[in-house]
Parts: sequence; C-alpha cells; structure tokens
Amino acid sequence: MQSFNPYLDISPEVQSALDNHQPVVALESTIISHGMPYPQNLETAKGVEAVVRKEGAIPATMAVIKGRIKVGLSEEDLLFMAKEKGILKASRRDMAIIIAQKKSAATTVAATMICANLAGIKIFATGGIGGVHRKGQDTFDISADLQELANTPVAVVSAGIKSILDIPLTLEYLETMGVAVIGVGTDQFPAFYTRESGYPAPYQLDTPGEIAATIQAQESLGLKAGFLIANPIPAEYSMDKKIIDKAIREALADAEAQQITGKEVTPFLLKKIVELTEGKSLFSNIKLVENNARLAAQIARELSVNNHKN
Ligand code: PSU
Ligand code: MN
Repeated sequence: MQSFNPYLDISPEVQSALDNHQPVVALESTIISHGMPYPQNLETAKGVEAVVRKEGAIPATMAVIKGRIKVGLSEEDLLFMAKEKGILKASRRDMAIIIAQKKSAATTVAATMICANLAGIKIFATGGIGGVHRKGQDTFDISADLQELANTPVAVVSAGIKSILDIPLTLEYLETMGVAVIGVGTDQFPAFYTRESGYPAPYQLDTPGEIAATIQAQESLGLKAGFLIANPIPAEYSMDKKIIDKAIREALADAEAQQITGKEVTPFLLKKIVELTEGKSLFSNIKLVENNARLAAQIARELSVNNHKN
C-alpha cells in the first residue's frame, strides 16, 4: 500500500481495485492531448479503456487536471484532455511546477510512470515511448522516459519505438541504464508501425505469465527499475515500411527546417506523420495501442493471481 499523497486523486473504482489486489493497468494522456487529433484521440482513449475492461482489468488513465494528479479519469475528464486547448505536456521535470501552479497537463510515459508508482500500479500500456533522437549524440535530445524506466518500477508495454528516433542508440542507452527490453513472442525489436526494426530485442518472452514472473523477480531483488515490454503491432495492421520511412524522413526534415527543439519535437513529428500518411498511420497507431492494452491487462491479471497466492 502506498502512503497518502496530498496531490493524488485516485478514482473510487481504481482505489477499490487496488485495495482488493485486482488487476489495474495505467494509461497515459500525452497520446490523447498531443499524440492524436480530435475526435480520434477521444475514441481511442475510450476504446483502450474498454479493451482493458474486456480482459478483466481496471483502466487507470492518468493526467494532471487543475493541479491534481488524477488516477482514473471520468468521461468528462477524458473529453477535457481530448478537446481543451492549451493543455501542457508534463514529463518528470514539469510535474512540480504544473501542480504548484494548479495547471492542467497530459502526462508522458515518464510522468505516467511516476503517477502509477505513487498509486501502486505496476503495469502500464501505451503506443510508443520516447527515446534517443537521431543526432542525439550532438543535441543531447534524449527523452526523460528512458531515465524513468531506469528509476521507477513500472513495466511499460509499447510497440517499440518509432524510427523518428535512433533505435540502436536508444537500445544502448537502455542497456547502460539497466533496463531490460523484452520482445514479446519475437527476438526482434519492433519499430512501432512495423514488426521489425532490424535490431534484435535483448530478451524474448512469450506469455503474460513469464512477463509477470519477471516483474516479480525484479521487485523481490529490490531493483527499482521498470521494463520495456516491446509488443509488435499485429501483422494485419502493420504499415508498408517504404511509406512510413518516407513520411518520417519528411517530418524530420520539416522539424529541422523549422528549428523545433525541446519538448515540442515529439508532438511536432507525430502530427506531421499523421498528416503525411493521410490518416493511415493513425489507424495503425490506434490498433497497436489496443493490442498493448490487451497484453498489459493479461499481465496485470497474472500479477494479481500471484499476489493472491502470497
Ligand atoms: N511516441 C509516440 N506517441 C506518443 C509519444 C511518443 O509514438 O504519444 C509521447 C509519449 O507520451 C512519450 C512522449 O512519453 O511522447 C515523449 O516525449 P519526449 O520525447 O518529449 O520525452
Ligand atoms: Mn526531447
């Protein structure tokens, strides 16, 4: 049980599930406010919660609303996050400022991990995480998501990372930081829109039970790190590599021409890619998030069964 935190509002449904050791899956909100256009973002947020429920777990979507950390959003909260203009983007460094100023922000993977850990939730589903950007060795543009995985014991299910990032540098960085990257049913690290990136996944596990056992071993060892659980997009929804690579090249060139920097880089690239692929990438994106939510719920169930045994 986590200690009381004065800024945390856990919804009654999530609190009751946590109290009873029932399966709970954390979900992020940057994907809603900054990763997809309205209204597809709202439909996706609701659809993903429905997938988690269908698998027998309780969804806990996270956001900061008027200075309160919300764990489990109401319909009204989801609409606010999907539609409201001026919602900020909160990663680790932004949290205290946004809370003290009573502002509203979508939480990135890093911030969602922080909130999940405060609430006592161990598993989290998203689409893609941040990573080392291309030319990161010169710009130092490395997402705080990677440091969070090193320091916060929450397992993140993603479809790998987009090749807007430097995939091999991201994998090296995670190895250095002590984060295990696990390919699910594959020995290849997936590249979000496609099932393979051309780089191997350091580990392969095939079942939710094996993944839950690994999370529990990590906890027992007292190693306070997360995991990157890399779940490839289902083949029927994966994209043509040539089409997506072209869109990514153009988006990167645009970002460079417009001198986009800092926290704006990732949202800028995501928006450009959706525009350049005329929505094709958005469809794949929605499907892979649902697929990740399903796996995360199955892992949460295994964790909860094992918890009841102890
Ligand atoms: N990658 C995606 N979709 C997303 C994000 C990344 O394919 O929505 C979001 C996630 O919330 C992630 C954040 O945590 O962008 C990373 O931002 P940055 O690179 O600024 O750390
Ligand atoms: Mn960055």
